[in-house]
Amino acid sequence: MKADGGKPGGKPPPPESGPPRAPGAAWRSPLRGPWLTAVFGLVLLAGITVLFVTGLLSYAAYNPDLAAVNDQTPDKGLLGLYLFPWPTSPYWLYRITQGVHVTLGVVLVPVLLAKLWSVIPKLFEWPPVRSPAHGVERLSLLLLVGGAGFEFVTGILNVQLHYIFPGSFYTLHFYGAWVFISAFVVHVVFRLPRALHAVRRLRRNPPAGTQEAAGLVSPRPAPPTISRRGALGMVGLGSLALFAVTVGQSVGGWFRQTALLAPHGQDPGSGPNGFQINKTAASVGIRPSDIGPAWRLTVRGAGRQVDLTYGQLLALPQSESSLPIACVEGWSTPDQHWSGVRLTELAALVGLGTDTPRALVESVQRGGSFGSVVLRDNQTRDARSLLAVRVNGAVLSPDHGYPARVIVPGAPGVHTTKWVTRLTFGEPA
Ligand SMILES: Nc1nc2c(c(=O)[nH]1)N[C@H]1C(S)=C(S)[C@@H](COP(=O)(O)O)O[C@H]1N2
Ligand SMILES: [Mo]
Repeated sequence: MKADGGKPGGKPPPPESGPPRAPGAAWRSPLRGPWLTAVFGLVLLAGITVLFVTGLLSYAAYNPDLAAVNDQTPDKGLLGLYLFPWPTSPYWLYRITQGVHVTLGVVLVPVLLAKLWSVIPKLFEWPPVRSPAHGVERLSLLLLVGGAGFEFVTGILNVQLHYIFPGSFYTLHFYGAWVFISAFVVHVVFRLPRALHAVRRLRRNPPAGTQEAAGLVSPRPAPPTISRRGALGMVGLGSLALFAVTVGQSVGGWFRQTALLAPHGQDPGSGPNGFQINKTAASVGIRPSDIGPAWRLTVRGAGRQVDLTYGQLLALPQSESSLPIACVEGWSTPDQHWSGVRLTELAALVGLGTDTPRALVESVQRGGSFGSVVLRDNQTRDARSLLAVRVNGAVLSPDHGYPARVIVPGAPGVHTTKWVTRLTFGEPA
């Protein structure tokens, strides 16, 4: 994107003084114009729509309408109006929706930057506000550009640096998304006709100063250093390169090695427990004594309570299910082969029937935001939902949740609580 400033060795541009006199006076790339902006804009229109929908789905997947422990945005009010019971089938659902959300978010970064570059003259328009209507439009642009930057930056920081904003990432990214999407919709309504017109009609830039030039075409263009098609190709290659070093984390297994941008490294180790670990036991302060011989599983519900030792848990009927782990960060594992006790079986211990209610799941973890979650009744009732004690034929490793962890089809990774010590059916009521 080096089209500003002319050819190396060419005549230096005449000196500028003061603020740009006309839109585009200071920005001289001959590439800028309605066509290029419209192409980037239409790609973003499609991409951001998918990002928004998959983002809302991810939010619904947390069952935030179910309980305060799941809900990181208790003041969501009307914004939560669309929430629905997150299904357990297909069991790979969250793997897909969140894999798409994160991969697409990363891949769109070059397009977003290119789009911003293409409209820079507009962002520095002079005078900044010409009329009340123009002022409103400028304000919406501020929300649009600021909102896009905010959503991409918070999303990517979260994926890369692992919850850098403790507990508040959801709040920031969720409310930010609504602010951004409002400005985005306004922008699309006003600009879509122009964009469609531009891609259909104009491959060459219209003359500067005409209405069709839309303030994007430079009145004094520098000589080109790259063709418009070349610029598109560069942006496309940038996106493709990001795709190539990102997507492996959502495919998992061998492909994880190709995910150079994946958080927590490329190599999750080998053997039955050799798949991606989100937080190790040590990193969340699990002490060996927490999960040693003194560990108990407490099952409560219907006014009854049963305490089980590890041995007693193993003596219950064991079931199997093949399910992936799919994290909000976009990485996921292929199906792992879990075995353990069905949640319905545990509910039966306290006398509950097959209409198993929701359940509060608590781990031995002290503090932290992921130590307890509430599962919806469609999740506790599913025959594939287990309190797993083994994976791929081996006892769970401490990092994967030994002695017991929850695994639920279709659920986000954050609901597959590790180091479980208590299950309370029917709560919160
Ligand atoms: N107790 C507890 N359980 C937890 C977590 C945690 O921090 N503490 N992390 C969750 C998240 S965010 C994910 S993605 C999965 C990852 O499981 P894994 O580390 O076995 O791959 O565990 C979940 N279970
Ligand atoms: Mo996660």
